[in-house]
This record gives sequence, C-alpha cells and structure tokens, in this order.
Amino acid sequence: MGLNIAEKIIKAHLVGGSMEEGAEAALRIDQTLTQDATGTMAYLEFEAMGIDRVKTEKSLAYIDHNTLQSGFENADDHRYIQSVCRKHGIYFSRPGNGICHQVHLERFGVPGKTLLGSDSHTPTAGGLGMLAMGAGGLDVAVAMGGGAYYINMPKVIKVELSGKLRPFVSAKDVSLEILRILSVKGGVGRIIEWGGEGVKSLSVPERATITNMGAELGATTSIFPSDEITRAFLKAQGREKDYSPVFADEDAKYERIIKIDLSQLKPLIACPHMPDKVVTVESLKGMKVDQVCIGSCTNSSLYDMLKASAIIKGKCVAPSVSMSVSPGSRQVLSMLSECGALNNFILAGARLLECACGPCIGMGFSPNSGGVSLRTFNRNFEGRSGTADAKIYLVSPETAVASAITGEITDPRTLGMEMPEIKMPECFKVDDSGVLAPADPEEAKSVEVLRGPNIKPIPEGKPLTDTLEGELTLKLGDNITTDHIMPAGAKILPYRSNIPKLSEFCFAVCDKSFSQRAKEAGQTILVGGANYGQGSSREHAALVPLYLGVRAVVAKSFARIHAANLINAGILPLCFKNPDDYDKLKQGEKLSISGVLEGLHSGKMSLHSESGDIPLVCAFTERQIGILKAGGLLNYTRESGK
Ligand code: MIC
Ligand code: SF4
Repeated sequence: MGLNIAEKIIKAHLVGGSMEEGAEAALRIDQTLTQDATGTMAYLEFEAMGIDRVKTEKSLAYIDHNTLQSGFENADDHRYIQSVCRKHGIYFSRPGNGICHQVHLERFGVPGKTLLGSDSHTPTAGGLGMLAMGAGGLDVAVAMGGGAYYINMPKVIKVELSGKLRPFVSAKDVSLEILRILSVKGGVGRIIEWGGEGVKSLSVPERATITNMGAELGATTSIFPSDEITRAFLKAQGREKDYSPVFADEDAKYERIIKIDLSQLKPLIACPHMPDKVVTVESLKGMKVDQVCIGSCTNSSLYDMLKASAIIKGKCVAPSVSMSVSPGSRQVLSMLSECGALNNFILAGARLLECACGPCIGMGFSPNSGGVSLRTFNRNFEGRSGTADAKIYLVSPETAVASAITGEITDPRTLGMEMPEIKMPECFKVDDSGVLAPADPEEAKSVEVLRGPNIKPIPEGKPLTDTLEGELTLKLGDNITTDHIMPAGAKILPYRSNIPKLSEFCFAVCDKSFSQRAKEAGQTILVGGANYGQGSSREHAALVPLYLGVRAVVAKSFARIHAANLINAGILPLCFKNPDDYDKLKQGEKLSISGVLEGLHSGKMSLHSESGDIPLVCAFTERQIGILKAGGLLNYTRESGK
C-alpha cells in the first residue's frame, strides 16, 4: 500500500515505537529551533541534562519574541541564550534577524527532514515539505541531546486543492477557510497534508502561511509536497543543494479528503476571540477599524509585504487608523528597502516595527480601549494583544491594507483597482551574518555562560502518590488557551525565566485572584472543558501551575502540546469518562483522586467530589507513566539516563 508524505517522513525517522494509528512513534529529530520566550527555559533544561554539545544536524536559537527590553530582563536572557549557544553547538540568530519561522523557512528548512521547535508555529516549515512540529522546551532540549521525540501516531487528512486564487484572495484566506471547515479542535490528533493540482499555483511562502495556521486547527503538523516550486524557492535562496522531492504515493491512504477550489474562495476574516470564527469580509463591510497590523510568522514574507506595499502605494492610511508593518526577517526588510517598496509604507503613514513578533504577542502596539484591530496574524485570543477589551480580527494582507486605507472593514476586491502584478526576484538577498556560529568543541570548553539575576530555578515535580488531594480552585470552560493559563504580553514575558514572579499572572485573564488562592490551597486539581490548553507550546503553562501546586487537570479533552507539557511537568491530565459529569463539580470544593498508580496502567481512576464519585479515563504510554511516576521528564531523564 502506498504511503502519504507524513508516513514517508515518519518511516524514515522512526527509532522506536510503531506507526500504527494511535500508537506511540519515536522520531529522530534532525533540526531544532527555539525562540527567546521559550528558549531560556529550554536551555536551562538542556544544561540540567549535562550534555556538552547538541547531537542534531542543526540547532538554532532565535531572538524574536522578547525584544522590547523595557528593563534588563530580556537583554540578560538574550545574552544567556547567546552564550549557551556558543558553548553547546547551537546557531544563534541575533535580535533583529527576524521571526524564527520566517528565517527558518528562508535559510535552514530542508524538505524531508524533521524539525522540532519550542513554538507552536514550527509547522510553518511544512511549506517546504518538512515534518515540523511544535513542542515544549523540555522535549526540544531532549531532542537537542539526541533523544527521540514521541508522537501518538496521528491520522492524516488530505486537503485537495484545485483551481487558482483570484486577485485579492490569498493564502491566508485558505487558512481561514480550513479553520471554518474544521474548527480549532478539528486538527487534534491529525496531520493535515495539502495536495492536488492547486498546490502548483502556490509559492513556498504561501504554502507556509497555510501550514503555519495548521497550529490553530490543533494539528500535530501540516505539510505540503516538495516539488519544482520548492526547488525554485531553495535555488533563489542559494541553497538548491538542500532540495529533494517529497510527495505522496498515488495510492496513499487518508482518513478523510477535503476539497477546496481556490478559485471559489473569497476574502475571509476571523472574528474575536477565536481563529475559527470565520465569516466573509464582505459580511462585515463598513465596521470602523482603529488599528491594522501587517506581519507575524503567518504573513511577513517578501511576497506578502510586496503585495501590501503595491496596494497602498500612493495612498494614505485613514486618519482614524494606526497601522504597523513588521517584516518577517532582515532579508525581507533589506529587499523591501532596496526595491523602494518600503517607502510606500512610510509615505502612506504606516509605522515601521522591527523584524520580530511584536504586536502578535502583545510586545507593544496594543490597541486602544475597545479598539478594533485587523491583523494578518494567526491568533486573536482574548487579551493577547495587551488590551483586555480589544477586538482582534484576523485577515489577509490584502484585506488589512484595504481596510487601513478606508478606515473600515473593506473587501479588497471593492477598492476599485486592479491587483498590481508582483514580481518576485530570481534571487533573494543572502546574508547570514545575523546568525552566529557556535564555538568549536575545543574553544567551547572555555566559554562562560552568562546568567542574569532574572534567571530562577526551574520548579521540580513530585513523584506521584496513589491518592491526590486538592481544592478545585478554578473551574474553566471549553477551548481554554495557553494565553489564558499563562498570559504573555510586554509586562509578563520578561519573567519567562523567573517562574515565581511569572506565577503572579497565572490565569489572570480568567480570575485575578487565582494565583493567591492556589498558593493558599497548597494543592489544586483544576477542571476544564474541551480542548483544554490549545494554542501555544509554552511549557510555562504547565511549569507555573506546577509551581502553584496543581497536581492534576481534569477536562473533557486536551490539546496535544499542552497535554505533553503537563506530563513533562509531572501534572496528571485526566478526562471525564462522561463529559456531562463536568456539570457536577463546583469551584471551591475539595476533590481527591484515588487509585492513581494502578489507574495509570488501567486507564481508569476515580474522582471523589461533594456530589459523589466521578469516573475518569486516561491513556498513557509506558514512557509517559514512567515520566509521571518520576514527577516529570527532567527527573525521569536523570533517573533513567534516557
Ligand atoms: C505564540 O504565538 O503564542 C507564541 C508566543 O509564539 C508561543 C510560544 C510562547 O509562548 O513563547 C507559541 O506559539 O508556542
Ligand atoms: Fe511570534 Fe506571533 Fe508567530 Fe508566535 S504566532 S511565533 S508570537 S509571530
């Protein structure tokens, strides 16, 4: 029987486990990436493992999230990461060099290889035909040390594209269309494989926009074939040698095939506060807009910037709108500047931000109170922009610029202009001086790791006991994101390497008193709804609850990366056997879970509540049971030497 793309790459990297559906597969990881907001923790964990030099083909550390530097903390963390990289064999992408996913696509991604990144949008590199997955920092640290990465063998959905996008409709609209079809839960336990005749009309950066937002579907990853278009992109980046074809066999099997005719798509928009609340742009026509942002790892390629620049050329940003542009990389910025396209933004009155995540993670440029902000980004979770009551809408660069010009939500097809033809250069400007190579192994011995005072010890999990007791200090609803659990933003992100300080903000979006109450309770059992922990890969959303005494989370279902992070931290993720039992529990009551040690194996435990006993279920692999019993992956790795 033929194989699909995902199966082919998994098969070539399988070092343990099995490829049978639902079974655990252990994968060899060729490349890793970290960014600074998750990187400090990942490198502290790597150091704690006591390995001298990374064992991957290439590992990179990018500085792109915490770049505001309103105090010493971020700058200290950057220096720490730079020195760790030099010492342990990791390439260091300097602040200003660009957003990790954009730079990785341009300069380092290789078709057919595996990439593990401590950021949920790592699947962006799937646009190149790479099997690229997001994970918590500890999993990435283990992979850097040569350890396998474990996934539950996902089902593979194929999206078959036909036709060609019409003017003013773009790859972002394809991302939004699949979110409309599948929802933010639709990709859980699945890989999304893109194929069909329509892929031939999509460039690598357009494909990357689509694989990037597979993270919002909850998918393990998303992937395109590697074909002549991939070869042309790599050639234009001066690295045709990295090309190899990657494609599915004719008779490959899929769980399901979804068909999308690109020529039928219209400009789409995701409404507050979920990326799957998708409607047509024309249906919101005329709504007043306060802010427009172009950039983020979803839409900051040269192609996106050139399109936006060509539309705004000779026009002005409406007086009521504040518009920002953040090119995705130094390569994009420098090419925009050389060809004059940057000037169109400047003359139009847009504000130029650095090549970094910026407003996407609330690092500056927060909207006004109650403001309507149109962003070419991938997430519009409540409060993420830094303004609690802002309304964030996700759109394509075309829709963003059209709306910036008119001051209201505008379907770009109604601007009354022809879509200008975008000529992509035959060769990108290649200058890798923003990426510093590590010291050679001999020299590395004398490299000193520079630690600032903001770096505090990592909380350690406790070995599991047969009975767990805790107060239900917080009862949460469906689709709780990691931005709810551990908010980000300019004020909080500087404490990513200081868990005690970070803990003050845990769940602050839902309940400001949680942190204090959890500390007072000593031990907590949290209760959540469906898709608990969706969104980012930040392991802080597990480490901080661990620090605050959370021993278990009982929910209707979990998002993949967060469930893995909870296990790695030694916190039990358990599901209701009957989802309706969720309604029986009350915030503030005392809970206990019995039969824990046996239940890890049998998959059954019992939750004792004021309204009686509630059956719980779980399905852990032997390795996960070992991790949980040891009180987390760090303890487990130390104990077992794995
Ligand atoms: C995000 O987009 O939410 C982030 C910030 O990039 C996170 C990582 C983090 O929280 O540091 C992610 O996507 O994993
Ligand atoms: Fe950065 Fe936003 Fe992309 Fe996360 S989603 S990596 S914050 S640009």
